[in-house]
Amino acid sequence: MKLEGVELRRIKMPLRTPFRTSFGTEHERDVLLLRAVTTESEGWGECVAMSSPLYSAEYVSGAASVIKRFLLPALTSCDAAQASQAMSRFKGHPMAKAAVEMALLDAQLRASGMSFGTYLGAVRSRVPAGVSVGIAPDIPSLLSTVEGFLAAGYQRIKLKIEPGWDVAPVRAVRAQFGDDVLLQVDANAAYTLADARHLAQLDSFDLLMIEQPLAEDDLRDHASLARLLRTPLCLDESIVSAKAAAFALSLGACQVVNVKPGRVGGYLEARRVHDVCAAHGVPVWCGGMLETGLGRAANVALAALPGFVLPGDTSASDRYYVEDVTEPFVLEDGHVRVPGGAGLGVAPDGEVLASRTTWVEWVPV
Ligand code: NPQ
Ligand code: MG
Repeated sequence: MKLEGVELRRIKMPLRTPFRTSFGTEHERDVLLLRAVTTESEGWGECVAMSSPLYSAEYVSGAASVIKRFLLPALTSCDAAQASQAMSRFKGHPMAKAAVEMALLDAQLRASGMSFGTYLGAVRSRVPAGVSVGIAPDIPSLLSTVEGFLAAGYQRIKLKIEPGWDVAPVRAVRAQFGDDVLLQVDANAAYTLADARHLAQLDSFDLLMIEQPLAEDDLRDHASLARLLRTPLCLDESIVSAKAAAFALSLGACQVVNVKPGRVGGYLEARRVHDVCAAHGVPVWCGGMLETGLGRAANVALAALPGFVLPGDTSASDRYYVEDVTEPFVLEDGHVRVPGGAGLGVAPDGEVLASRTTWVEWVPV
């Protein structure tokens, strides 16, 4: 099997409703998709970088550039594991590397007839679905959004928080929906250790975890904060590799880990993060980056591994999009099904893709 080239395609996906976090408000998802063409198959990759470097240093045009100029020219084989190794000599750019690895892995698995889930080591055919709820304009509108998600069957609610929108929304959700709802919060690094006493007010609401309260490079302060709070800490942005996960756990910087393949450089490294956490007895869950059905398919396969013991941000397609590029992922009894077909087990619809495309380029390899 030989790699002939990769098509880079940028698509614009309108969001059903704006998604507000502590770092900004997104109205549409600007997605870079890769189509790897080999002598035997095609494979799809999705880059989870945002248009602007707000969540991490990467951004869509930068990712497209590094893929075209450095990553693709460095490939010596189209075996995903070997490609990942070959790309590792370039510093940084994990989301770009993850997209290339995903496309090659999909091509390889489609050629051999094996699913992503089987390849990664999935032990479930469906995974519980959680949902991430953006910062709302006011408490009543937050409550009506949460009510809708609970009615749809979501098994866990994650509220995005920031200074000025933290204790009150959590209190309101608990008051309205009770103590049995699995509830957690995500600050996307919006606080400092000086906010410890303020954040300790969240301890009375029996949250599953507080995700990434402090800066990405503040593992030391996360370890200090963890000792001041009863609520478990979870890290997202800080966990950039399996090595970083091992370091964070040994420091006591978190008790739970959010695994995002794009943030750690791909699905193979994501599995290693899972393995390190499992060895420490630390629960993990699968994060989300507003993926289309392509990235969602791979995430759901990963979330079916045994160490993923908490519901992830593996929502249905219609959480974000009216029309997905693949067949939509739907909620069934609060779960999302792990595709069983070869590779990702889903494929994009050519017409939907064409209608959403803003830029496309063929890169021969
Ligand atoms: C998180 N995701 O866990 C992220 C961050 C995030 C589902 O909460 C456009 C593209 C907007 C990616 C906003 C969830 C985004 C984005 C937030 C990722 O921290
Ligand atoms: Mg997060």
